[in-house]
This record gives sequence, C-alpha cells and structure tokens, in this order.
Amino acid sequence: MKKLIFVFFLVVGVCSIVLLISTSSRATGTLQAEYVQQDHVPHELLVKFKEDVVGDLTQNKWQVQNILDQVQGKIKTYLNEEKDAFDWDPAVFRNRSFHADPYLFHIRVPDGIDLEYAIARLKLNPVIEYVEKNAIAHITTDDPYFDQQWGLLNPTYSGRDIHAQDAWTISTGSSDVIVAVLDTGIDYNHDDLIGNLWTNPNETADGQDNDQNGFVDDLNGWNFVSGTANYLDDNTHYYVGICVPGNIYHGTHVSGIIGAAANNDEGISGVCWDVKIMPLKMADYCGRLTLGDAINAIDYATANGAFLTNNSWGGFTTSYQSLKDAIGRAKNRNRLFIAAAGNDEENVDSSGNAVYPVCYTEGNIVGVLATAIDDTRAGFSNYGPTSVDVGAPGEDILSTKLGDAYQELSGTSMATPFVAGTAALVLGICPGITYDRLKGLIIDGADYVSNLNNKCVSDGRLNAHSVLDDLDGDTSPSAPTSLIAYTKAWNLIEVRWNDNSNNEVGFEIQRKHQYQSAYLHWDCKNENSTAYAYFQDPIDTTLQRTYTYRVRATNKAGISSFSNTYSASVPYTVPDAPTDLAGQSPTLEQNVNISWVNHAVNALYNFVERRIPGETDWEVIATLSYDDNAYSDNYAQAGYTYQYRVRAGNPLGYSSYSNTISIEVIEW
Ligand SMILES: [Ca+2]
Ligand SMILES: [Ca+2]
Ligand SMILES: [Ca+2]
Ligand SMILES: [Ca+2]
Repeated sequence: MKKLIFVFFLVVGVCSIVLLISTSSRATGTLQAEYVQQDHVPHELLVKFKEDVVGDLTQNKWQVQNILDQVQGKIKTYLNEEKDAFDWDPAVFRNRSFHADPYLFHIRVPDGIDLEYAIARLKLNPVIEYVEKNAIAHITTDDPYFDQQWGLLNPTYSGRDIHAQDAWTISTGSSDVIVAVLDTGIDYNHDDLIGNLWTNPNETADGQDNDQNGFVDDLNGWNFVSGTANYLDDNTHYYVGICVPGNIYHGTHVSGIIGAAANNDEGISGVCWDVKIMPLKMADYCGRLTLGDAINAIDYATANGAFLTNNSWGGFTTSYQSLKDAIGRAKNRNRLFIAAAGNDEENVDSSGNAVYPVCYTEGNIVGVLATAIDDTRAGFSNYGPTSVDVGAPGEDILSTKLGDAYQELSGTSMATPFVAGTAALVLGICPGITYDRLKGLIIDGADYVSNLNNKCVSDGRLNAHSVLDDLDGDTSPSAPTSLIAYTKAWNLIEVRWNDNSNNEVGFEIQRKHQYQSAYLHWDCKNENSTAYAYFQDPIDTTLQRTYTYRVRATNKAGISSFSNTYSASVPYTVPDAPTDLAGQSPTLEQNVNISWVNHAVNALYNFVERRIPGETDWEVIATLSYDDNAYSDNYAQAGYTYQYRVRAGNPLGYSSYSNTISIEVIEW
C-alpha cells in the first residue's frame, strides 16, 4: 500500500521535514498518535457521479440516494454538516459537498462498514465515475530586516536573488490583485500584513450570506477546517511523523513573503507591495489538510475573484482525480496554481517519486523548487525536469510570524510565494494576461543556473525583473466598446465587444450579479478577442440571476478604461418552441432529413419525436443539443409515412411542440 502524506513543504532547521495535516484533529484533538500512519480520513470517501448518466440531479435524487444507501453513507456538505441521503435535497445549494461540482459527493460511511468494501461496492455501480479516499496531505515548509531578505536582494552573493529591486521599478503591484493563500490561516493582526488583507466587498457582518456565494459572513476569507469565518493562523505544531510543538505559523510566513507591507518602517517587505491576500485556512494546527478541504478552498478562490493561488503544500503520492479536476476548473478561468515541489530531495519525475499536486499535468500549475543563498538547489528540495518549472529562494527565509514577530523558515513552501508574489506584480499592471502566457514569462525570464540544469523546466532561478520586463506594451491600449451580453442556452452566456486597440496583451473580463455591489475578476482572453462565452453551473438553483459584465484591455504600459457594462440573465421559464419544421426523404435512400428553426435562448436540449400515422404514441427518437436544428432519421423504412415534431426543454420543463409534418419514404 502506498504511503500517502499531504504536507506543507516546510523544512525545520536544516532537516528535511514536511509538515503533515489531517482533519481528524478537529474531531479528536488529542489523538495525535493515531495520525502517524494515517494517509486518509477514516470512514470518508469522495464519490463522483457520471454527469452524462445522472443528468440533472434534481430529477435523479432517488438514484443518488439509493446508491449511497447501499453503503449507508451520509452526505457531508461543504459547510461540514452531515445529511442523511434520504433528507438530502439536491435543489438546495448548501447541501452540496463541493460548491463548484454538484456531481462530487463527500460521504461518511459508518464505522461498521469497511471502507475498502464500500469502495468496491460503489465502483461496481455504472453511474459512478470514481471513488477516492479523503486523503491527507501537509504544508511544505521550511523593512528593518530587509538586509536579511537575501531572496529579494542577496548581500552575500550578488545577483543570486529574484532581482526584486529592479522589478519594483516596473511594478509594485496593485490592490486590485487578489492572491489566495491556501494554508494554515493568517495572523490578521500583524502590522506588516493587516493592510494587505483581502476584504470581501460584497459581504457584511450580519449573519447573512449577502453575496450568496454559499458562505455566511466570509468577510476576509474562510476556515474550511472548522467551517467558520475564523481563519486565524493556529499552526503551533508541525508534523515529523507525529505532531510536535513548534510555533511555525506557516500561512502567516508564506503570506508575508508574498505581500508584507513595504516602506512602513516595520519588519520586512513582501515581493509584491500592493496586493490583497485572501486567507483560505484548510490546514489544521499541525499543518495537515484533507483532499476535500483543498478542493473547496481552490474553488472558493476561483469563484470569489482570486487571480491565483499559492499552494505551499502537497505530498499526496496518489494522483486524485477530484483534486486535478478542481485545478482544472481554476485553469478554465485562467487562474495560475503555484505549487511547492516538496522537500524529499527527490526527482519527482522519476518513476515512483511523483507527488501531487505539483506533478499533475494541468497547464496552469507552476512547480517551484527551493534555492539556497548561493543559487544552488537547497539540499532538501525536490526537483523535476518536467513537473517543476522554476527555482526560487527557499532556505533561511525571513518572514512574518504570529504576534507581530518574524522568523526564518526553510522549504519549498517558502520558495513558492516568491513566484506567487511575482505573478501578482505582473497581474497588477496586466490583469488581462492569460495563465499560459504568464507561466511562460515566469519560465522564460528565469536566470540560468548551472546547478539547476535539468532540475526544472527553466533550468533556472526566478528573476522577477525579467518576467515584468518581457511583458509587451509601450503605450496603454484603447478601451473596448459596444459590449453586449446575451444568453445562448440554459447555462450558456456569451459576451461580445469591439476591440479598439492594436497593442493589448489581453482582456480582463469582470462580472457581478445582483447580490454583489462590486465587480469580481472573472476571466481573461488573449489579444484581439471580441467574444467570451462560458457555461454556468448546470444545476445551480440560483441560476436565475442577472449578471453584469465589463471588459478592459491591458498591457505592460497600462490598463484601458472599462467598456460599457451590459447585463444578461437566463429566463427562468420553459423554452420557446421551435418552428418551421420541414423535411424530405431523399430519393434512393431510406431515411428522412428534417430541419427546424430554434427560438429559445434558455433551452438545454431539443427533442425529436416520431410516430406512424394511425398510432397514438409518439416516440422520442433523438435528444439533441440546444443549438441543433436538423436531424437525419436513418431508421425510417421504405413504404411508410412518418410524422415528426420537435420541442425544446430545460430543467424547468418543455416548450410546446413545433408544427407536425408527415414524410413518406418511397419504395424504390
Ligand atoms: Ca458570503
Ligand atoms: Ca453577511
Ligand atoms: Ca514592512
Ligand atoms: Ca487588438
């Protein structure tokens, strides 16, 4: 059996130690010995249903319940509540296990049912795509003090740093850019951090979920471990096979490297001076985290406007599809996922050495190894010519600690936020850059270091100045105009605009809905784009929202003004009927070709029905996409006359029927 460790990649002292994290701690608190060999949360599974088989869950509630009842599983919601399958209502958003994926269920099976038995039983069901244990991973660790921040400006080995001072001549960041730190929380009272904390602009402290994002009073972040809004860093232990005392405050340290306030006569300077850090606490006091909490934290970051995530954690030795899917959802919205390589001194690209998430092949992952003060690879650091992209300072790194304090830590956990901070500098001046181009700049801008040759994709160490300098644009782009937004189908909205500039690097699309007063960073499109379309959550019962969009063009020289704004909402009604159904049976062929005109802007399907005259029953012979407007019936037999009709449908019901036509298939 494979050993599975999900750890924060922190090295304590000079040892190669990775912190380990588990949600079990919140239930037991004192049973530390029990954690030692644990690679998953006991009695918990993540179960993915096949979307194309289950379809609309509100229509197939009983199927889900029957399957879960076989293993007597209770559904765990993303708010850490447990629901009996019998009481579960799929139409209620808060019943979901994962707020971004309605088809993925987090279930708890009773103590009396063997977990391997439950997995085997569930895997037999054809409706289930995969079943995974709820695995456990770990954090990756190891201004008056600026002269000690060798990663920014190296006093000992000149130039063997990320060239921060040169980078700051181009950008010191922007408070528009949100970086989500998926970690142990943050010291939100720290003088060097307090000014750069994210505030949810659409939430107020009133016991209500004002912005209807599924989280009540998430004013500055969320604690996925406790299911509360309290994200204070409580990382007072670290994992060395057992959970032992040690005031690590991993999330606070990582956050300071990204965005501690600069020029405030206090402590240190972050890589990015102006930024908003979104603390998403998903690791417990000992640095352990579960697959389930990591997935929800990634999705929260994407949904609530974070431009990228810092992931100084890892260590899963199994490739979990559910985690890969969450990173893929972030990629689909152009979010970089900066990930620590880990501290096992191993080539993670060698057979049997892979660790996740850094080794997933999703293109938005930037894998980071740690360098020492002399530009060599830090002795503890993992590496990988394919899975790891770049090196960054990660040994004896000074940063923030709980209680307005500072401390040095080492690890790929510390290297990762140098890259996240640099990405934030770029996004501060160019928020419309797509993930692949930003990743390309990070790799291409790295300084070649012989000691890193073949150890990562770039063969080098991060150079923030080069990353920024290589961005295109000498003059600010012109603003897009004539923006419109409209629905094309039940869950598909398209936005179009006029591109008025010839020098943009990309467009930033912002969106808000009627429960939000502030726009959120939504997505990006490459230069010369004039349209953007996306599918909304297919069973989100809050779909009946009005969304308002605006777009701006960006490059290195500046950001254009916004376009006009435009709103669209999917009509919450049954679709309009297709019309003008017509058809023919081609000579010498025993089939019938029909076509029609669609009118619905909120259809999910078109249904083709057929009958033989004289019979009373119609038969649905095809279920087609909302935009299909023709069909060939290849099962029509010569000598018969068939009747056809078409209607559209969505989860609320069916349209009326089109006109009915009769087609005779001639016998030749
Ligand atoms: Ca909320
Ligand atoms: Ca509220
Ligand atoms: Ca400072
Ligand atoms: Ca253009």
